[in-house]
Amino acid sequence: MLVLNRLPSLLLLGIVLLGVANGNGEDVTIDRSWNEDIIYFALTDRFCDGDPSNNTPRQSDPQLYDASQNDINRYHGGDFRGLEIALRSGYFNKLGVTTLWLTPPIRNAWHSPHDLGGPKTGYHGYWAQDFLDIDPHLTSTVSIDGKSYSDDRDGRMMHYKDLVTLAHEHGIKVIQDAVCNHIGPLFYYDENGNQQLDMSSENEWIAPYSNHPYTNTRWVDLPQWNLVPPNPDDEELILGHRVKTTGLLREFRIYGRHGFNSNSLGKSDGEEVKCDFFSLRDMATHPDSEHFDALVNEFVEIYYFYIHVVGIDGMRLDTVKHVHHEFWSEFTHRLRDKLGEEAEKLLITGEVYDGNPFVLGRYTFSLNPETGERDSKPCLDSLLNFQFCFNLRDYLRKPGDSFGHPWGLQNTTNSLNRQGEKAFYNSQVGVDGLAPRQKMVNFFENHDGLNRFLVPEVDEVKHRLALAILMTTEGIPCIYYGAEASLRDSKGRLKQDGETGRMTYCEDGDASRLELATKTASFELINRLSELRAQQEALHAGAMSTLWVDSDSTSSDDGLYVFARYVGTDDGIDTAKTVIVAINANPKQSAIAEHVSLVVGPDGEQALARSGDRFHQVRPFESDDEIQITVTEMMGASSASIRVEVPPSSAVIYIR
Ligand SMILES: [Ca+2]
Ligand SMILES: [Ca+2]
Ligand SMILES: [Ca+2]
Ligand SMILES: [Ca+2]
Repeated sequence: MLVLNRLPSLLLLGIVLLGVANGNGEDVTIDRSWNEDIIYFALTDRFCDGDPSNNTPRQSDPQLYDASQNDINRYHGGDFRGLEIALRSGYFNKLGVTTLWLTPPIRNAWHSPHDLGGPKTGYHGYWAQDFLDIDPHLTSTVSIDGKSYSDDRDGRMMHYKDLVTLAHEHGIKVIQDAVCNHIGPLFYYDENGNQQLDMSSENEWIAPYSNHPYTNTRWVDLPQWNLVPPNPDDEELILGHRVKTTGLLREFRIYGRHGFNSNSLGKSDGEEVKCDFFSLRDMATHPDSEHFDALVNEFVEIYYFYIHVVGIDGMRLDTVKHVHHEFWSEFTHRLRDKLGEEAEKLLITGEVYDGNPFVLGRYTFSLNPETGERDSKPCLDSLLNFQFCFNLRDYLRKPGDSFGHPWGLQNTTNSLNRQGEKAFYNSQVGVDGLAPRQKMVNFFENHDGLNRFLVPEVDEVKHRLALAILMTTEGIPCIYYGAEASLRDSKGRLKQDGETGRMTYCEDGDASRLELATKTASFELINRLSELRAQQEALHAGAMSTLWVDSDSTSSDDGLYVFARYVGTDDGIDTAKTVIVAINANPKQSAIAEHVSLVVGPDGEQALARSGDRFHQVRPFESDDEIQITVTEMMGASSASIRVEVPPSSAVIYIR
């Protein structure tokens, strides 16, 4: 039996703990490269309700909370305490994830009576009302250790900081989700000029798109929905730190006030940058606007506070393509400058809802403020890899026994590999020494309308195959909460976007769900692959190339996808570290490729292994038999090859 050695990742964890748990409650940065991380993304409201007392915060409309946790558009009660319970139980460590990406924690507009598809609540955090307060749905009045939190901005921020510190004590980083494109529906368009909000008039919430800014905007005043003017309204003293914000967010001139129409967001003529996001109020980010510098600085002050004082390790920027590129260039430069050496720990990743690598990759380049052209100075460190997501789904998210083609995944890897003038992604390394391709955040399901992979038509084994690819692909794997227990969205459908997958994980706040999850096949798979990823340098730090995709000329390889991960040296490849991953999506037969050539590079000039080298097989879907295969010289070619055979609906990983 070849049993995966569990020691290395435990050792890794031990080293991390040595670095952070200094016993006096002080927080210390985790020193670990981002390409060694595995992200777990949770909607805090949907993870676990650890404290029912915050489900209807003081002053709030009780109807916004759904105690049955069925209505996807209302609050379900999940909170920091739920996450703390999971952290303290070691749940995330057992799973093998090393970073939590949580939905925005800041104080939100709690309700929008007119949003896309009708009334919705701000349970998800993407509708800011106060960028320097934490939403009271998430915080408790007493810490998990029994310390009291004050019922104010400082107390709520202290709870957030304690959550981040607790994560660090478990060797886990925290990525804060951040929106700079819009705020909640905090002002209305006074369409009829009566200086009152006419609740039933949809146009007062969602004004029709206009090229010229509306001037008839007025602040809403509905405290039961937290629809009050935005904050910060001046500089703030929080946790003893003075945040030098200015109150700019209270000035109408910084908002676009262009309104929205239903095809605004899909445009690429600039309207998608200037429009409201449904009922959410767009901030005007044009670099020529008078307030541009002040607006960038306001957000630098705000997020500097979360990084420097609260201790977050990364940022996930929302709605990136709806904000001017110049804003991101300036924001990322000024934030890194202000942080100094502290910027070396920071990951800035972003969401551009697009599968086109040109559209994604452009944000890894700065724009030169003089010429407006891209330059090689880093901007965002990485993007959520929607190209990977769409192509992985094309291959595996199919009904019943059917499966798609892995061509798209080959294209995804080729997109990362393109160099020089035609490169999609910046090859310049960031302040942490890593290039964007090493930090792309890979995922195949999320909350962004895409919905869960597992809907009723899709077989669970396909989901595990998807996890196997995710965990072995170049970049940072990102696991959507519940995937570790094969959480299925019974209301979702293939070919139909939706938000029904945002269900509550631990129903009724029952954290025993977490213990049950550890017994599932998906949990075990993620755990095994996280250890393999930590052990094998090629899997966390190596480059990637496709070696084989299901060919049209034979049926014996139907469903097969094979790729290599490898570590480069000054004069080629360190062949002792090569890892080869083979996936068979075909549930009916083994997939076989007799001669998979072990060379990579634009001209096929670099050898991944030599004739006579031996690989061990790891079969993460089964117990590992003691199987070795030997590399053979290819007939009539100057390179070596292996024979790949993968059982039906399974994966084989070849390691040296
Ligand atoms: Ca709660
Ligand atoms: Ca009115
Ligand atoms: Ca915008
Ligand atoms: Ca074939």
